[in-house]
Amino acid sequence: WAQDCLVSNITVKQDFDRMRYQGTWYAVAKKDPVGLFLLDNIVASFKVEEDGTMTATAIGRVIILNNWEMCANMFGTFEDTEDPARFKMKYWGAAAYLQTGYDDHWIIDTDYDNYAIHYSCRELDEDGTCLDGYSFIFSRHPDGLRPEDQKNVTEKKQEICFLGKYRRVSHTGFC
Ligand code: ODT
Repeated sequence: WAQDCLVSNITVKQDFDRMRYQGTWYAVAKKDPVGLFLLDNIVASFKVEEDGTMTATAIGRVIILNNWEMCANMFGTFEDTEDPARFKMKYWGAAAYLQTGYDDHWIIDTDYDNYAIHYSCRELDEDGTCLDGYSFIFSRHPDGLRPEDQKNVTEKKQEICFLGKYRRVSHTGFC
């Protein structure tokens, strides 16, 4: 098996259960897209609404308008697709000067209680690989991943062809 890095070959969490995914997730690592937005102190909280729609809020430190550092309050709603782990995320900020967008939002893997690997390819290259994408590694624990989850997370980073492209996301209490 030779890794081809085709986005269409990326596998996601089987039978993703949005109910179990609810609650707080701390970003521990991030692969940035072009024009990165959320810098660090990133915490996301997922919820399933009464009609079954998955929604989320997120906070994180951002720098806007050249040099203004602040905590962004972000909101997202997730549109279902035929695959329960692949969503389209519509997102916007509490203030008009924050980013808005419409991104793929795939749950590559999670055990619901400890770790999650998120993936979004914003732009496909002509050869079917990802030209511009981002990914978050999330933990239920503010102080990071458990040692026993690290090997699996590293394998998944490789499967989505982002291994070596992540940076650590610090939690300093800024937000
Ligand atoms: O930070 C970047 O460089 C790109 C990501 C911007 C999207 C932020 C949108 C947050 C909307 C609220 C949603 C929360 C859940 C997010 C989980 C993972 C990825 C955004």
